[in-house]
Amino acid sequence: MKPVPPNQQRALVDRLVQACGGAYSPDVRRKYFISGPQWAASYQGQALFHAPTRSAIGFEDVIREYGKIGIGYWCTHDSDVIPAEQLGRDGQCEIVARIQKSLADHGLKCSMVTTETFFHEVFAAGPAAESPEIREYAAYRVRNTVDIGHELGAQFAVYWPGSLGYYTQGAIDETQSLRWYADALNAACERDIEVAKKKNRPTLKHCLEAKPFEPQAEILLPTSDAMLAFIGSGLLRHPEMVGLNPEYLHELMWGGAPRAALARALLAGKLWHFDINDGYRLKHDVDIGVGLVNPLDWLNVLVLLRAHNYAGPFNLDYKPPRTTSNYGVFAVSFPSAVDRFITLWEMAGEVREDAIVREATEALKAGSGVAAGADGKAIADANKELLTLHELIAHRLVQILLGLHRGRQYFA
Ligand code: XLS
Ligand code: MG
Ligand code: MG
Repeated sequence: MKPVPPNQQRALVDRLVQACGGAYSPDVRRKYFISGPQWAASYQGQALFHAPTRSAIGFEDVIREYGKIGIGYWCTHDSDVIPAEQLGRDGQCEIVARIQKSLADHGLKCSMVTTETFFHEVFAAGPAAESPEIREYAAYRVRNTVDIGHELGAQFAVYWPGSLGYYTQGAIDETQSLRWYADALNAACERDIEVAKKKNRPTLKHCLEAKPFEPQAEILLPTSDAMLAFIGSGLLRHPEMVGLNPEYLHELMWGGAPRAALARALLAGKLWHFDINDGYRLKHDVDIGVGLVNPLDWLNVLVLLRAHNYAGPFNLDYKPPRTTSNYGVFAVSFPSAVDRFITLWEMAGEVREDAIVREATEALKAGSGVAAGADGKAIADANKELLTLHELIAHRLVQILLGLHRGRQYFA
């Protein structure tokens, strides 16, 4: 192939996007509760060993581009849009007004706001550090985020505690740090009750997000299950206001099965918000776009969520790779992530309706009818052939994923 000079590269990307087909219209995309984070689109590709590869982009551009794609909801950290030194000051009101205008101009809603309690140097020892002034500052930040959330009409607040943990041993008492962290959440909920009353709005749904490591070596609340235990620990004054925002990859990072983590959250009635992305087990938080690594598992996850009528947001918390250009973020990265999600969601519907999956599942549940009181060996023998259906169901799932159930055939 001939070299592709810079001024022809976008045209090539656009032509190949078209050639991929399978894109949904913005109107179709808007039917789903899909949210686009400010920080995902504005991520510049930086990391500890990585210089940025993309130029900075502000919320006005992000909201406009999400609007064109058909992403109906937007969310943000407080400090993604308001410089830390202006938080809670006049500058905040002015920026919040500009955000409101951008959202209205481009037909988006703000679904969620979250407090950055991990990036700023003040949080070097985490949001629940020993020093009372750091903790008061953290409480101030979460209270202020509640205010912003109500101003922007959000329904959800998310908390990823970041550096709630340690690198080096011996400095902290974990039980004390957890009590202190609960104080911040209590401050947020109490502020919420006050503001919601004043504004005659429902309170926000406060959602905890776990991640097993990064940025600290040891994390006090590393998994969604740890978060559930924390919610039920008695430390929160309003546990009914606090639920979960599991992130798909964060569960894989500790070697868990995201689907099982989601199931446990569903059983607890705490699956309120869901960060969707992809990546690899027991590795870093690479935040790859949904379905690019584990499409079969994703299909299975969505079968579960459809079965339990999950109606919360699907938040595109991933990072366009460093190899994607500023142009590519909105030409390829976001529309393709949204479209893979919608396709997987539709396929999950097909799985639920599929006659073969249904009959196999029902047969498994019916059992063999062996006489009550039979011994273990007799029961095992009576169910032997039925249990083969487990593998048949898995095959059918893959057929649906690959489109083979529609009669597509391959001949050597
Ligand atoms: C970081 C988290 C973060 C949260 C919001 O790993 O995923 O982006 O979703 O603070
Ligand atoms: Mg996340
Ligand atoms: Mg992540």
